[in-house]
Amino acid sequence: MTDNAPKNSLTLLGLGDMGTALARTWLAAGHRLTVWNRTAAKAGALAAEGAVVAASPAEAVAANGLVVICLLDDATVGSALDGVVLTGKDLVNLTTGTPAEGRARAAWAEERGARFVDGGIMATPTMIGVPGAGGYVFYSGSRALFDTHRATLEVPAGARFVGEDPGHAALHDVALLSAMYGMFAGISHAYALIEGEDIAPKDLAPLLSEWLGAMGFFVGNAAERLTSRDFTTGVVSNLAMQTAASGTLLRTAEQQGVSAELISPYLDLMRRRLTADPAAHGGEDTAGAITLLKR
Ligand code: FVH
Repeated sequence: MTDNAPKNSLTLLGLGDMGTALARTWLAAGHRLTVWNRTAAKAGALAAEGAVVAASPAEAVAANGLVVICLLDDATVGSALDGVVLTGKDLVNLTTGTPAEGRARAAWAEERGARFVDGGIMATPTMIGVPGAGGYVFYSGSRALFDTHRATLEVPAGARFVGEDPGHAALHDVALLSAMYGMFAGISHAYALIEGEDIAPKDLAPLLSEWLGAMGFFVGNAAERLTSRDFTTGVVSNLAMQTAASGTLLRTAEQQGVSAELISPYLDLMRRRLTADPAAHGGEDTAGAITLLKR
């Protein structure tokens, strides 16, 4: 960082739900914060809490060496900072993007003389600034930038640095979110199955939580198998059995009048792995099916 601003001073671009939550935690922690938002009215309440409101992205960036960006998407970051002088700045981009966008944005920042770290926020706005809520942010890119500003970055939520490849924060973020949506799909299907039956969702809820917790062993088990490429040793529920049983899941959905659209893609993947070579894959763990996904 090349400016003379105080160490606990920073700029934040973007005051949506997440940006506003971030801003409040830095202000509450006594940081000197300059903010900019396209819709200036959103900065009013923060100004009353002590934020300095900049009239343009250029004015906001000029105010501090550390610039945190939390805008809608990567295209918005590019347009907001178009033509803004970034030489000597430390940019921390908390805008959700793809790994490729993170890498391209890092190269873009470097060309403009800035250090860059990309971030992936694993929290909702309500979890920001709430110790114990479990929220944290993945960071990747310039280790030197991260080390310089770590204390400031840890004010709103925990900070986990996942390497110098600027695409890796987004990759970790998207990997976890993708797993989450798969889980939401299964839960949604389970609730749809009991709809109209004499089973209250609130009675199924603890059973679902307990079962998903018990099945969490798959996370570590699959990781070990993908590393060793051994999908057969110590298998407790093999692919042949699970594929046969999947017919029951599909027939139950049919009988309950529930679309199988949320679960059939995974069941189809298992079947594809099995039918490719039943003798070789029938005794495998379902983790073997993961190998079919990479194009
Ligand atoms: N909210 C959440 O639960 C998730 C948690 C995980 C991380 N995401 C990502 O965080 C980024 C910001 O999310 P947000 O919740 O603050 O989003 P919004 O409330 O929709 O605010 C969007 C901000 O972006 C500004 N903006 C939009 N378009 C433009 C534009 N063309 N030029 C300049 N700024 C723009 C918008 O400004 P305004 O509408 O108030 O004028 C807001 O500041 C995001 O990447 C999430 O995926 C949040």
